Amino acid sequence: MPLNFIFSTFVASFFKVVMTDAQLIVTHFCIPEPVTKVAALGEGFINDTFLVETAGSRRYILQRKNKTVFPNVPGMMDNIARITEHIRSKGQETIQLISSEDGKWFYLDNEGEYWACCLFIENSVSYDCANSPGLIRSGGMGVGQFQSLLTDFTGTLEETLPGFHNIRYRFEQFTEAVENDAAGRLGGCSGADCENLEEGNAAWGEGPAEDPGVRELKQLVDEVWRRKPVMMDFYRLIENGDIPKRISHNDTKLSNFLFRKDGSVLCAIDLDTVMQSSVLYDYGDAIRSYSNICKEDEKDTEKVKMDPERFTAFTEGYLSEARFLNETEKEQLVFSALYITYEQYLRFLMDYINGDTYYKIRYPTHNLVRARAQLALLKSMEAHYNLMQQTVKTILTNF
Ligand code: GN1
Ligand code: MG
Repeated sequence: MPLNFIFSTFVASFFKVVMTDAQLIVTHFCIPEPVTKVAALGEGFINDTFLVETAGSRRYILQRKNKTVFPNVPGMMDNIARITEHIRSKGQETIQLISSEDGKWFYLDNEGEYWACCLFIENSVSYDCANSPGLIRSGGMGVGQFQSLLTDFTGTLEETLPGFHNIRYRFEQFTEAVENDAAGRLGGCSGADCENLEEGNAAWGEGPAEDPGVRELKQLVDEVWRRKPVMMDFYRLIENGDIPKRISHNDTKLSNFLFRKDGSVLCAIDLDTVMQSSVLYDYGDAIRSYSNICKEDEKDTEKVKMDPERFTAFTEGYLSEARFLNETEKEQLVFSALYITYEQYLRFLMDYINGDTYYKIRYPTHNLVRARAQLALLKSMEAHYNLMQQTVKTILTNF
C-alpha cells in the first residue's frame, strides 16, 4: 500500500475521532442557541478548530488547544480574556470568549484535553495569500493597531510559551535534535559535533556512503549554523533591553488577522501567543508571511521570493500605526524579518529531524518542504537587505 495512502487514511480517522468529541464538548459551553452543526475549520498547525452553527443567527468557534505545545492553557486563556477586555474597553472589535458551564474560559474534558470557545466574527474575511497592495497595507495597519492598543495594558501576562522566539533557546533545542537524530533522517547516527562548529559547519562524523537526502539535510543544518553569529547579535539587543519588551502577538501571519469585505483590517485572531516580548517579532513574522509571493510550503523553491513592493506596502501600513518604536527598534525592523524567517526555517527543519512531533503535516516530507521554502525566502531577503533598509528609512523620513 503506498505510504501516502496509509498516511492520509490515518489523518482522516484521527479527525473523525476529534469531530465526535467536538459535538459533545460544545454542549459544555454557554451557547444560548441550539447547536445545529459542528464542522472542522481551517488549517491551523497547532490546535484543532471547529465552526459551530446554531438555530439562531450567531455562530461560534470551538478549539481543542494543543496541550503539548501550550504547557499552561488556563494561564493562556486568562491572558486572552484580559487583553480582549482591554481592547474592547477602547471600543475596538476583538474576540469574544464564551465561558464554560462552570464559569471558566476553557473546558477540561475527561481525557485531559482543553477546549475553548468564542463567537465567530461575522462579515469578515481571512486570507492565506496576500495579493493586493491595499490588503497588505491594511494588514500592516492591523499589526500596528493591535500593538498600539496594548501599549497601556498594565498587567503582567503569563509567558504562554517560554522561549518562543528566543534564538539562544532554539539553538539548544536544535543542537539536541541534530545530535539525537531521533528519526534517523540524518543517517541514523549523525555524529555531528555541534558544540565545536568551525565556520558554521558541524563536523559531520564519517558515515557509510550517504544518500542524497541525507546529504541535503546536512547542508540544510549547516545553513542554520552559518548564520548563528548574526542572529545572536540581534537577540542580544533583546536580552540587554535595547529592544524593549512590549505586549505583542507573536504569530502575525496573514491568516491570523480578519479583514472586512472592503479590505480594511478588522482584528487580530489566534491570540494564544500574546505575551510580553518584542514587537519586532510581530513585524518580522508578518513580513515573512506577507512579502512572500508563494505559499509557506511552496515545493518549487525557485519561485519563492521576497517581493519588495509587498514589503513596502506592509511597512507603510505598519509604521503609520506603530508610533511608539524607539530608535533601536526602528533600526532593527529589517533584520527582524530575517531573524523570524530564519527562526521559522530552523523550527521546520528541527521538526523534520525530530520526526514531525510539533507541526501538523499533510504528507511525510511536509516539514522538509516548508524548511526549504523558508530558506529560499531568507536568501531572497538577504539579497534585498540594502533595498529594504533604504525603504524603511524613506518611509520614516516621510512621516
Ligand atoms: C503556527 O498556530 P498557527 O498555525 O497560527 C506556529 C507559528 C508558526 C506558524 C507557521 C504556537 O502558527 O509559530 O509561525 O505555525 N504557532 C506555534 O505557519 O508554534
Ligand atoms: Mg497559533
